[in-house]
Amino acid sequence: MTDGRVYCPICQAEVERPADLWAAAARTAGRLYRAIRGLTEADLAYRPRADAWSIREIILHLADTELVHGYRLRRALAEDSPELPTFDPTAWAARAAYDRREVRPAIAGFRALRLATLDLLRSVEPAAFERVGRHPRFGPLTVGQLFGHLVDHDLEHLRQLEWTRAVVEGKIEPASS
Ligand code: NI
Repeated sequence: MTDGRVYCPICQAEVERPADLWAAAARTAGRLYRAIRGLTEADLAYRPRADAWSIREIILHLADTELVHGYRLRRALAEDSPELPTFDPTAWAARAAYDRREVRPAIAGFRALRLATLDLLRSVEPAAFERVGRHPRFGPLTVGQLFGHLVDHDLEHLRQLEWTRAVVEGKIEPASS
C-alpha cells in the first residue's frame, strides 16, 4: 500500500492520503497528547496571528468535530440517504469557550469517540462503506468518503498544530505559513 493523492469532496481539494486509513485514524489521539507535551497554559493560549487559532483552539475544534463526524457516519450507516448535519466551526470556536476549556479532557473525549467510531466501522459489512448521506453543501457522500475525510481533517490540523507549536517554541516566524 502506498500513500496517494485523492480528491476529497468535503475538503474540495486534492489531499495526500495515507494508504492505511485505519492506522492513521488510530494514531491521532496519541499525536495530540504529544503536541501539548511540556507546554504551559500561556503556550496553549498563544495565537500566532490575530486570525490563527491557538493550540488549545485547534484541539477543541478536533474534539468537537469528532462528535459531528461520528454522528454523520452513524446517520449514513443506519438510515437511508439521510440529510447529514452541518456545523459552523468558526461559531463553535467563538461561542463554545474554546479559549477556556481544558485540553486534556478534550483529547480524552476525542480518543474515546474515535475508538468507538473505528470499532463501529470495523464491525459493519464492507458494503456499508457505499451507503450514502446527503450533505446540504457537498451533495451525496458515502461512508467511505466520510471516513477518508475524517483522516484528511486530522492530518490538516495536525500540520497546523505542528506549525503553531514551532512558532510557540520560537523555531519559526508566524509569517511563514
Ligand atoms: Ni477543521
